[in-house]
Amino acid sequence: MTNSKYVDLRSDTVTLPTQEMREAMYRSEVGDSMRGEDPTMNRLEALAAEKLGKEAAIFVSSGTMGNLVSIMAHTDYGDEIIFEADHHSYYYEVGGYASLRGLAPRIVVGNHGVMAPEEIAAAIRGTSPYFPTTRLLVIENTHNRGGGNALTLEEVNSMTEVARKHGLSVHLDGARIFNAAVALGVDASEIAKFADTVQFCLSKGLSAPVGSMVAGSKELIERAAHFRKIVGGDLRQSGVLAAAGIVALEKMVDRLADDHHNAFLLAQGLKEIPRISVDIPPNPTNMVFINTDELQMDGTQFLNKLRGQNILAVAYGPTRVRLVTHRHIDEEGVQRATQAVERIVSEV
Ligand code: TLP
Repeated sequence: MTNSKYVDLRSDTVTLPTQEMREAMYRSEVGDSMRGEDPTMNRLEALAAEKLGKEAAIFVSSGTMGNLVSIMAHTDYGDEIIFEADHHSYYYEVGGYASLRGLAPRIVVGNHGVMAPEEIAAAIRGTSPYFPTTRLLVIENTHNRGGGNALTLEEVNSMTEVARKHGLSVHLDGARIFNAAVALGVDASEIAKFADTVQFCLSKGLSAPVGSMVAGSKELIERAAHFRKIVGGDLRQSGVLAAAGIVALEKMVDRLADDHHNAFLLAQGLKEIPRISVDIPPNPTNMVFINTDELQMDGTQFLNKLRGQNILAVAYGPTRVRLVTHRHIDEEGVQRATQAVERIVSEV
């Protein structure tokens, strides 16, 4: 599988649809989904809601859109929302929550994505004519910039409990919730039950070509659908895409364990190499982060050298590099990547 020129560890978003997905897309029965008449989309939305143990779900074009319409559904203009400092929506989603909903972020610094409940409590505003209203806690599992860490049920419980106590709603960016579920050996619905809305991606490790789902109560999903329409995300014969999403949910979840195994092998191999450090989170999944500062080399230089050896990765900071395993990476790919890093380090 890795006999292509490059070992592409940039992201699990590079996964291509499987043959079964392509066939399901070709054969999909479709209709106008904006009118609720697409049977394949209706099936995917029901399936996603069922898998997450929620009343309802909608399809959105991307994880970014899923987080945005969820956050919009919970809030009003001028509200404040609490993010972990490295949360994807805060870090990478162009501040859509601010430009489209006028929300102010309040930041809590976590450890591999886990926030201390007392720090969440301290970030929640009291009632005062001077304060905005703190409305929402936004969490992420697995936590991307937190090293791909799968937050445990206990951690999620303690973070969300304090939010509930203060009357806040909870949105979970569960772009990779199934990686978390597989790593923790729990059902995704057990993680989802702590959040009012959950966004998860079909287009990452699950290999579908396009799309994310937002799940929650019927009422919240109706509100999210309203905002989806505003941002132009209500689609027509989208069953073509939903067909791949159904295969993703029914067939592609269990195999995520292979990606976790390969990431483990990669981390073990890289750990043996002097002068780079590997950040291994408490519950690793399909990501490996290395730090290159001891090499006196910034991330871009390091990435260029990697590319020269046909290994692709991305920078996650000036000296921080992320490598992600997925369906197109096998043990041979892991070996090639490890050997490439070894060569680069030995030449410095
Ligand atoms: N993440 C991407 C890049 O960081 C942009 C990746 O390669 O990992 N939530 C989380 C936790 C994500 O990691 C991502 C994408 C998103 C949301 C957004 O999803 P998309 O790319 O579908 O908008």
